[in-house]
Amino acid sequence: MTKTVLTINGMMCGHCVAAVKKALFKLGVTNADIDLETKKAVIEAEDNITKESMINAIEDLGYECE
Ligand SMILES: [Cu+2]
Repeated sequence: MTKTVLTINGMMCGHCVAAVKKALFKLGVTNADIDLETKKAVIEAEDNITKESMINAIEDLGYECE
């Protein structure tokens, strides 16, 4: 299990947070905590789910991810 912290820009409200979470869980992550205020996402996932795949999934929704 690996913990990944990402900064996500462009989220405006709870719906954005929910959309990002949905995309992450679709990838198969174990847990995703996203704070709209700090733009920080703390994601727990098995090692076979790469950080790149998380970033791609989030950017596919139209958000910027670091
Ligand atoms: Cu929104």
